[in-house]
Amino acid sequence: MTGYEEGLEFLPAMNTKKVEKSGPKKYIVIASVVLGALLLSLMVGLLVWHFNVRKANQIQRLYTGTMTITNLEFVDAYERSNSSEFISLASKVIDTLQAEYKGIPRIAPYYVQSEVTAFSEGSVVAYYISEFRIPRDEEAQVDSIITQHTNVRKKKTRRPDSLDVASIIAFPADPKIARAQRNGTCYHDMHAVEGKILTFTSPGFPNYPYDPSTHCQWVLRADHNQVIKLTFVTFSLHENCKNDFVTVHDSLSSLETKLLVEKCGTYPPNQNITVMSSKNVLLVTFVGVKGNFPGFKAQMMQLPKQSCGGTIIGDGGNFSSPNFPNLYPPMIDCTWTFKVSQGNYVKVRFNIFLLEETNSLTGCKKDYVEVNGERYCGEKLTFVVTSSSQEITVRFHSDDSYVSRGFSAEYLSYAPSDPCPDKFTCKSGRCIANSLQCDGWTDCADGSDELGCTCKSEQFQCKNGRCKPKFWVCDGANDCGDNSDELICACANGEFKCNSGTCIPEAKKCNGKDDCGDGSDEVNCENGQIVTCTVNTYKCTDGKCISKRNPECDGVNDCQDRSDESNCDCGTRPYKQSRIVGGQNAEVGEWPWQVSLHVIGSGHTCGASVISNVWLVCASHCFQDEPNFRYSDPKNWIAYLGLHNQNSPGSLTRKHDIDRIITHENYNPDTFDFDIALLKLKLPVEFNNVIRPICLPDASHIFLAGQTAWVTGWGALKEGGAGATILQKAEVRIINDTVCNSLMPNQLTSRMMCAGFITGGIDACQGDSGGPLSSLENNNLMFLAGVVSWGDGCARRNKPGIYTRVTKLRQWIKDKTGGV
Ligand code: 4AZ
Repeated sequence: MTGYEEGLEFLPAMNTKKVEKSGPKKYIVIASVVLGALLLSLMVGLLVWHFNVRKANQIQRLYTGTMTITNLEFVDAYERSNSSEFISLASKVIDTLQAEYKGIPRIAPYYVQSEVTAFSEGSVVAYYISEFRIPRDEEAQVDSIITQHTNVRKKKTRRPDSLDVASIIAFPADPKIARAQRNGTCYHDMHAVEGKILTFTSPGFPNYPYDPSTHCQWVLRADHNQVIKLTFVTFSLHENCKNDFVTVHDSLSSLETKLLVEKCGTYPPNQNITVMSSKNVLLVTFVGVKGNFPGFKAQMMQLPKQSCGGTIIGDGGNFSSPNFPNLYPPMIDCTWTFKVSQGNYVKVRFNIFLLEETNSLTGCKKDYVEVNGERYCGEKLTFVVTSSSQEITVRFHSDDSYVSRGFSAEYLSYAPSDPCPDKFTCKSGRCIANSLQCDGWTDCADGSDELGCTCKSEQFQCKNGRCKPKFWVCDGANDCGDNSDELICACANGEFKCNSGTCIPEAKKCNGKDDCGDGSDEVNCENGQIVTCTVNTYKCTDGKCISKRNPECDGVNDCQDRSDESNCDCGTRPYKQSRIVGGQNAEVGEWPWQVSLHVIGSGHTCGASVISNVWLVCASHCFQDEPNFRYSDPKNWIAYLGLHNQNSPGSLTRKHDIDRIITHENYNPDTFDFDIALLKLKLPVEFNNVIRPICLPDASHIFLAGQTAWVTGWGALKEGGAGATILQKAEVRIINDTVCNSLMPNQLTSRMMCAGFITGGIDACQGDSGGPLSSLENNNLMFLAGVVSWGDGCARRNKPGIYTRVTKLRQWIKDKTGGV
């Protein structure tokens, strides 16, 4: 206050009165106006800012769905989106949807609009896309509200002209598919014609490749009570399904729950993709982001709905899932009852079994076969189900999404007293040659051929009843499965356990004398000493054996003749300085022994490793013939050496024809035992910076459990997923045999080794088969520790990858290649 009065004294004298009389009031008014204006502009600014930021933080979200209307009859005009009937019903559907969304306060403010894309029978099913603008951080909540609110039965109609809606189903739409649906330029409607095959193709096919950013959709319809058979007679898209794909939905909406197949890559003519609908509609979507591939040609026709199953009387015959070997239809149930002659029993043998089940832990809830009340699903090797009666009932069920090839099976009658005449009966009911029983090797997938055996003199009796060759005892591998062949060798403290099982004082280890009698006390010694030769010692070319563990190519001359350091021009990576699941892209030339084996016409199928300028190592199971394809014929394969990117071979990549495929004579397709093969190139390859051989470990080489190794390949990036374009690498750990045996009981043999992680997440997968498990030894060169062989799925917890143990087959490789 004081300061104000003082200030007045300095105001100009001529206006003193005015100042004295009205001055303070005027200033207050001016100040208020300015302040008000400031506040107003601040508020406006805040509002504008708030509005803009909020808008910027909102995202478009599309939902695709179906509405089932029960008080209308389907008329042909509903198939044409420009008919007045279509337009009028679409508008009612949109009104109903709008009312539905407006009734849910949490999502009402975000609703923008809906569009009806098609109608089909049943009584009338409307297919629509609804658009919302949702705050970025509320996406998940809105998804869940819309999915939960919509996917329930709806209330009855109140007004006579309104729709009686039985259900509204909606799910978040795949934006790429929704784009194809809303893109009028490549949207086609086709109605099947009785007795005729209609054809359609991707844009430009076959004259020029499809463009990048192609989005197309075909609505396929058939007459009332008919189903659609769709066959892709030619199919060649980019290999990565992330970018380019074709989906087929058993609906006119792209609901995930109605997705039958999603395909990319190239299919040979003998592996046409054929899809059947469950009703009279199918939706085909083609998305080509990458472009530059030929595309596809498809044929569609209508058929009466197939029936399946029945009661069959006889003593044997074949049967299969509908449409086998093509994809079975969705939503089908077939029940067969097989009845054999009086006095006999019946069994069913499934020779091929490929059912869709993404998670077998859920207990076969999707597609399954049920025999005698027990369900089977997923993919299985040959198995038999027996019935102790004259009859057996087999039920096949497929649900509404994801279809597969199904099964091919036979039913057989057998005499109750002798289920396998002149053969051994596995516990599963399978019959195997008598000679395979108690031979130490697992032949029945359930291991029952090696149970309760009376061991021969040259065999060791395992605690679990199995018989194993005596020379497998104390060899460091758990051959019995219960480790009893290794446990007997446990020695007291201060003692060393010989491979024969004998215990010797620790001090005698590595003293240059063979105290064990099998040389095992002189093997893992720091300094190489010449010792008695055993299976565990490294043999120099001069016939002398040395005690050092893994002496080959370690940069030290251990053999007097230096043979341990000859033939070491392998396992190097010139470029190193510079679906696999859970892996990462490899560098060019990082794995120069990695080979991509292509089946001509269908692309990458298996991996392999270069071991010399003419020989490749691979897995036997890659060359197992199938009813409609001879994988064992070298003419059907091409080897790509020095390849990095499946879509663009480099200037140093070499393409080689295969002269000969040598699979292992003991390879067992049921157990994957001896899963190794050799491929001889027609012409030798000249090594370069991206093509080099990997070192083969000596038979005595030890890869320690816990040691890291690398698995590489272009296999699936996730279980059931698409293969990689760029070579993938993943670091895995070699897993202790005892641990692995307990994870994969009764399935491992000494020709197998495990690598990966018990916790899952990183693993080889389909398409990596035959490829290398490479291990850097002595910090020097890369050695082939294993060949990708099999696994229970990919990257699952407690299910490591199984590799062929190369050391066990080293001599076989030498014998077959003549010395490599
Ligand atoms: C395969 O199908 C395959 N997780 C290869 C390796 C593994 C699984 C499957 C290991 O070729």
